[in-house]
Amino acid sequence: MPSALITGITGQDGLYLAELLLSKGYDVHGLVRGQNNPKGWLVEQHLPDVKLHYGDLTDMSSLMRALRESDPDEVYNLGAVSFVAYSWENAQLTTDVTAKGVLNLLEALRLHAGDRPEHVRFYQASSSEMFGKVQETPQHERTLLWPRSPYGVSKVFGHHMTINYRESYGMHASSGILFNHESPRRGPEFVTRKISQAVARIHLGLQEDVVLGNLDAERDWGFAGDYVEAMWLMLQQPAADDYVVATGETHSIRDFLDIAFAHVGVDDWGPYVRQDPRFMRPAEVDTLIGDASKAREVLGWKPKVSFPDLVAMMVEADLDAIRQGW
Ligand code: NDP
Ligand code: GDR
Repeated sequence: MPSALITGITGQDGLYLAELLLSKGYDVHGLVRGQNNPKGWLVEQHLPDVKLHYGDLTDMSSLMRALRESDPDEVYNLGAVSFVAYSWENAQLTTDVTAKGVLNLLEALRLHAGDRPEHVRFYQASSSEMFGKVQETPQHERTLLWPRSPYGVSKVFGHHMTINYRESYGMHASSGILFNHESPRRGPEFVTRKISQAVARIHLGLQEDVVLGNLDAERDWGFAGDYVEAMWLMLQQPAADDYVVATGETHSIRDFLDIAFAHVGVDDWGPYVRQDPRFMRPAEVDTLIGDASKAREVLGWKPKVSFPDLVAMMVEADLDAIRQGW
């Protein structure tokens, strides 16, 4: 039975990936941080077959212990301070976790693997935020990186460190440059879930409006359940490499609002949306669109869920959650 260790198992992607690996017969282990993390209990309830290890990406000894206890064939590093807006307010913490945490885990893994560095396969959750002020459209694996936030800068560090460990030590270390991916499990601080929750609440008479920032930003949005399959496929390749994972379509926040409100029968969302500078960023990533042809050709990966279906899925899930009193 193959085994895998997932950092960030309590996050959106961690849960989908754990489900995918369990369905493939893996022995799945997850790293959970904090001494009393309620999200750890949620994982225990939802996926009782997953074995949890307490540790933190900033604490290398805890990573060594988690590796020793789980003895994984595959390690997926999904743990991060992942909210871009928060990263300006907590730049050093973001750097410690999202940048240095990658180095801690790679180094722990190198020591753990000993004289067989290629033995354990490693996945790094890199991000389209690394493209920031985009230098080329669409963005691909060789597009110049120009990050626009402490989060983006930290992801560039982790990305290059992953490549460096692959080239220096022959480790099977791959980096997935994933564009935005969403789901009903998306954290409510991210714009898509903020909108889907608000639309559901407005429709059910529980909320009057929603306050947002920049409505003109454009993102290449896919479904998280599709994207974790690409992570797994990367680690099944004979050689490690870097891959862009994206839909190849871009949409603005306004487009997302159009479809989300139309789903509950509202054609003009103007009266329900307010803008506030509070949600504007010191530096914005205006538009992103990914070229995933390498993932399509080498991994045989392509997205299954369309943008309108994704928006409808999220609004519908939030309506259900409210109706059922979750
Ligand atoms: P989430 O924000 O949902 O999950 C982040 C995870 O990281 C949580 O499990 C969190 O734990 C954990 N974490 C935070 N700090 C630490 C720490 N100090 N030590 C260990 N774990 C920690 O993110 P997603 O699931 O959406 O994303 C997964 C990864 O992919 C992240 O690295 C993200 O940056 C990256 N990414 C995401 C994209 C997306 O569109 N979703 C696109 C590209 C990259 P806790 O629950 O305790 O807070
Ligand atoms: P992003 O996602 O920064 O792309 O990072 P987010 O949903 O936070 O923002 C997307 C765009 O929406 C604009 N926006 C708002 N954003 C939020 N959160 N709240 C608002 O009220 C709001 N109004 C407008 C933002 O300015 C931005 O342009 C996500 C994270 O998952 C990262 O971890 C990941 O690496 C990238 O996607 C790819």
